[in-house]
Amino acid sequence: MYGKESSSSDLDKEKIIYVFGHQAPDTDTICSTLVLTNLEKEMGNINQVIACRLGPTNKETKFALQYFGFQEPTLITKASEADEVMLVDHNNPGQSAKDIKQAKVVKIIDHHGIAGFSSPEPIYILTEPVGCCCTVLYKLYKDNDIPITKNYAGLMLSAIISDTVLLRSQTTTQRDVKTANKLAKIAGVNLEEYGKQLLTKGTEISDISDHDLVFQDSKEFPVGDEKIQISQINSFDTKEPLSRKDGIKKVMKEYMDKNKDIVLFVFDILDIFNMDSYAIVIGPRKKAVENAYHVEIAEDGVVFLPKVASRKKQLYPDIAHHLVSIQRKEKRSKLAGKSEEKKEEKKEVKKEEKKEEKKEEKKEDLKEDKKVDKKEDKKEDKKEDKKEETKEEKKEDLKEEKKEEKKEENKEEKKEEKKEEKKEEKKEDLKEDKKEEKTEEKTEETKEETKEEKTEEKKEEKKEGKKKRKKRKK
Ligand SMILES: [Mn+2]
Repeated sequence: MYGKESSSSDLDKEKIIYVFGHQAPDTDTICSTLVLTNLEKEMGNINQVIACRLGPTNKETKFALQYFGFQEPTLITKASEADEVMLVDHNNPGQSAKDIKQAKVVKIIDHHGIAGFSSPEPIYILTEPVGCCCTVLYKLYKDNDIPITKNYAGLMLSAIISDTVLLRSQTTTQRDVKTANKLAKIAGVNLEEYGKQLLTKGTEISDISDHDLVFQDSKEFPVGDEKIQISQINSFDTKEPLSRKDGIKKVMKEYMDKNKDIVLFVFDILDIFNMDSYAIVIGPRKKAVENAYHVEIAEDGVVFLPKVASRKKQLYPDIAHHLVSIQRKEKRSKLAGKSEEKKEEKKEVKKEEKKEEKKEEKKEDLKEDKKVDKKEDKKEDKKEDKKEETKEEKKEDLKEEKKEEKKEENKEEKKEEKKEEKKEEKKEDLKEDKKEEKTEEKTEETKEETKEEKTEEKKEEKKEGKKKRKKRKK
């Protein structure tokens, strides 16, 4: 049974057991910690099981704790000072206590991929692919017939709302939905109403400075020789952060001035209710965003990106992809610069020639009408002279190009001649082989022919047979 495994072999001694979640704790981590601590006690763990945390709790979590009458877990810095530890909402040592490798992990309840964890001794591990760690914990209550009180139901519900963004995130499973609905009933709250209240608390920005708003969740990504910076905030009411766009842009510009290798700065305001984004975009590589989402960035730098929600799965890869292609195009055009110019010159020469023809026609018309202004004519002549000069130069360039082309052609011809020679040699070799083959083929052919004749004959026979049968039927 689950409870027996949690208390280890020395039942007489009372041990200190820390329960905690990941660094930079979110609502799921804090609630899962309190819920597992309670579950351990309910299951008969006689040790001193203590709910802990590795960092400060955020506003959303504080709201949930207050709403359902809980104290914050104990802040710890050393996990190894406990006899044993239990991990919730994470298993990756990189996201755990700094001294996690010195601690004795006896249990892990999680909903993340397994990354970098190993244990010499057998331990209790339960991870499930669901949207929230508390969805896993709810199942443990049910499997072990442990009653869920109103307040613990509220905690678990808060965690599910937070991790799945009120059951709207891509990570949400049917089990999260079912569990949340059951928990809402036990907790005595309306799921949608309480959910919006909780998430709004988590996205409140009125007391956060523009600088902190831009950098509270900001990541730099190298793309080729350049760098892009993408910040993201979650919002329920996108109007509020958008009304602060000037202050936000000022912070972004100052940062770009200090970091010259950043060519694009995207500040993404994620509307977590609709899963759309408003982005504030600055920098010389704006085009990458426009190309990625087929949008035009307004003069104030703001652009609406429908159904763009994830920085990891959408913004970064989409923008990087298009920035790379822009970078490649630039490199290609630089390399091919000279030949491109020459091509364009050719085109221009042709255009000029056509223009000349047209002008000639016009002149003749004008002469007939006798309305030629002499002054104008002189100016025109000067222009024409200049054009003629440039034309001559261009023509000479073209001649040289043609010469080079001919040289290359000659080279290729020589190559082909060599190839031809080789082919001839091969042919002669083959001829001898073929002579032998032909005799064989002939015998083969006669065989084939006789076979075909036989099948034809059979078909004919069948047809005749059918005809006869039909006649009989008639
Ligand atoms: Mn979680």
